[in-house]
Amino acid sequence: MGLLFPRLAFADDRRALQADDGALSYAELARAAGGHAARLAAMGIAPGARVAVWAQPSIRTFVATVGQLLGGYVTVPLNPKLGARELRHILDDAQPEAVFAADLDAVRARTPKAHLVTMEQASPPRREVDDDPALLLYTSGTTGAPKGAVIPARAVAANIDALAERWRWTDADTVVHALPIFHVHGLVLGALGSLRVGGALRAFGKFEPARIAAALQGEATVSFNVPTMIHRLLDAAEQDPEIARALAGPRLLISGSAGLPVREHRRMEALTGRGIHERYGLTETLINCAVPAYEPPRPGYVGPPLPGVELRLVDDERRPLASDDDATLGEIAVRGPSVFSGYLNRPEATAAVRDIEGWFYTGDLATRTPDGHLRIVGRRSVDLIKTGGYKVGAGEIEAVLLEHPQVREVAVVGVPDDDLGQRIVAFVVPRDPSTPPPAQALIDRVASELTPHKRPREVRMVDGLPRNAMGKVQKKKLI
Ligand code: MLC
Ligand code: AMP
Repeated sequence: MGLLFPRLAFADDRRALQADDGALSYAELARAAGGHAARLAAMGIAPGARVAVWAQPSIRTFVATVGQLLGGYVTVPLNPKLGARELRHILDDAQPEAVFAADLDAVRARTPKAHLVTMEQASPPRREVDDDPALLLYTSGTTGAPKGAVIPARAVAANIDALAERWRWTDADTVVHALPIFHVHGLVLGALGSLRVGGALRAFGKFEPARIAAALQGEATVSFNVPTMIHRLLDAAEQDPEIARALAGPRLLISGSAGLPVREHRRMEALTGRGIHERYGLTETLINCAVPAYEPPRPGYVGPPLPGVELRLVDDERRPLASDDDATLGEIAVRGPSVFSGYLNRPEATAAVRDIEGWFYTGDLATRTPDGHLRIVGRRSVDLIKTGGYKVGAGEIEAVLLEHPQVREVAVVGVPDDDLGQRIVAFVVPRDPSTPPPAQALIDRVASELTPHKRPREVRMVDGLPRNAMGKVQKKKLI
C-alpha cells in the first residue's frame, strides 16, 4: 500500500491544514512532524510506545499526531474536557510515555507526563502502511469504563482509500469540519483522511453555523458533520438565506456517527435544493458503508459496504440472514482490513465482539435492500446512547450517580431528541424523597468526573423504577 501519507514525503507549499490558531503547508507540516518525531526519539521514547495527545483544536495537535504516526508511535488522543475519573482511567489503562499538548498550562495540573508540542524542525520519517498499531481510541460500552480500541495503520489507510473511491475524494478537495479531533470522525476521516489523499483541511475548534457557512462559501468542497450539526445548520439556514446559499456550495455534504432523520434530508432539499450523503461506521471498524458521491443521496440509507468491507446481517444466534427485502431485521457484522486489532488489556471484551473468523458484531440492527444498501433501524442495547454523535454508555453514568449519597437507585436512558438524536435522561430514586439530590449537582458530577457531553440533560425524580419479574429494570418503559 506504500506510504501512509505520500504527500508528506514529497511535500510542497500546498496548504495542508488550517486550524483556528494557524495554517501549515505540506512542507511545513512535514518538517514540524519530523521535529516532533525526532524529539520523541531524543527523549528516549522508542517507536511502538503509546504517546497521548491532548486533543485541543490547534495546529500543534495535528503536528504531534502526524509526527507520532510517521515515527511509528501509537497515538492516544485525549478529549481535553475529560473529567477526573475518566482521565485517570485512560492514563492507567494506556500508560502513555508522555502526554503532548498545544497548551501546557491546561495539562500540567492534570498529569505529570505533560509536555509542550514545540514545533521543532526536522525531516520527517517515512512510514509505510503496516500492521502496527497507530491509534488507541477510547470508546464507551454498555457497562464499565471506556475501552481502548487498537487501530493499526493498515486499517486507517484501507478505510481512507475505500472512502476516497466512494466519495471521489482527491487532492483537489478541501474538507471543512468542526468535529472533535479525538474520535474517528474528526481525526481519522477529517484529519488523516485529508492528509492521505493530499487535500486540504479547515478544522474549526468549535461548531458555529455561521463560521461553517463562511468556509463553505470559500474553498471548501466537502463538509463532514454529525446529524446534530446538520440540524443546527438547517435551523440557521431557515433564519438566514445566506447560510442556505452557503450550504448549497460544496460538492459533498456528509453526515455520519448517528442516523440522520429523513426529516432533515427533506429540510435540506427544501431549503437549498441539494442532498446529504450518509455514511456509517464505528470506532472499532472505522467506516463500513457510504452512499457513493456518484449516486444521488438516499435519505434513510447509509449506502452499501465500502470496497474491501464484507458485511452481513445475522440473527440473534449470529447466523447469517440471506435477506435483502429491506424488511427483515438483523445485526450488522463486518469483516475486512479496517476492523481493529482488539481492545487494549481486554481480551474477553474483544472476544465478545469479534469471532475467530474475524467477523465483528456491531450491535446495530439494520435491513438491506436488493441493491445492497443498508438502513439502520436501531441498536441491540438500550444501554448504548448516541447523543450529538458521541457514544455514551448508560452504565458509566449510573455508576457516577449512584455514588451520590442522596441517590438510592438510578436508570439512565437516551430519549429521542430532535437536536441531539438522543438526550441523556437520568431517572433517580432519592434515598429520602423529602430531600432529593439537587439535579444540577448530579449533572455537574457527571460532567466533572467523566466529560461534559456525558452529562444528563435532564434528571427526573421518581418513586421507583419499573422492573420485570426477575427484578431487572425495564428501561424501555422509561423511553
Ligand atoms: C455544559 N458544559 C459544561 C457543563 N455543561 N461544562 C462543565 N460542566 C457542565 N455541567 C460546557 C461544555 O463543555 C461546552 O463547552 C459547552 O458547555 C457546550 O456543551 P454542550 O452543550 O455539551 O455542547 P452541544 O451544543 O450539545 O454540542 C453539540 C455538538 C457536539 C454537535 C457540537 O455534540 C459534538 O461536537 N459532537 C460530535 C461528536 C463526534 O465527533 N462523534 C464522532 C464519534 S466517532 P465549550 O467550551 O465547548 O463551549 C463515530 C464513528 C463514526 O461515531 O461513524 O463516525
Ligand atoms: P462510536 O462508538 O462512537 O464509533 O459509534 C458507533 C455507532 O454510531 C454505531 O454503532 C452506530 O450505532 C452509530 N452510527 C454511526 N454512523 C451512523 C449512521 N450513519 N446511522 C446510524 N447510526 C450510526
